[in-house]
Amino acid sequence: MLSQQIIDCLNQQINLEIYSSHLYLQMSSWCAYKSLEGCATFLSQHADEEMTHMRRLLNYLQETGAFAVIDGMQAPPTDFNSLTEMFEKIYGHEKLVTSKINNLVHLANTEPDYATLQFLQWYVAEQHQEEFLFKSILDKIKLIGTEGQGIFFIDREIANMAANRTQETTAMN
Ligand code: OFO
Repeated sequence: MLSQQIIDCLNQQINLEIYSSHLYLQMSSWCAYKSLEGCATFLSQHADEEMTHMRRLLNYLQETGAFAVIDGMQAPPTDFNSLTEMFEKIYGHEKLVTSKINNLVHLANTEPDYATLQFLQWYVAEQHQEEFLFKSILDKIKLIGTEGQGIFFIDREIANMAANRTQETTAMN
């Protein structure tokens, strides 16, 4: 049985994952509007992944007999000055998610709640991958540059990442 504090924090995390999904879907829409189809596809996939992160948490709460609560939540930003700014915002957002997961791990460890501590290990590893992914995209943007045809090549690189992701998901199913 989970403590009320753990339930509240897991519910906050559920809502943060839904917000992440909304954020990436909105960013995908912005990219599609700017004819950046590779980035749009990649971010749309990522929005779907965030909902799977949310569902893991939802299922965990339900398995323990706790009540999962979906909040009303703030709308994501709709406009960005540049592709670089948009990916910087994503990287910053993922660092925020990591800090929330770390807080949850700390709480589970302190209580102690070993089942939740073990459940959260998947998120610890996932956040490492998420930060690495978006940091590497920002590094690529810096390397290629956004002048002239740079933006076209960046979009193509990110389209390849989306295609690889689709292949990985198909292979897993
Ligand atoms: Fe992008 O990360 Fe969820 O947890």
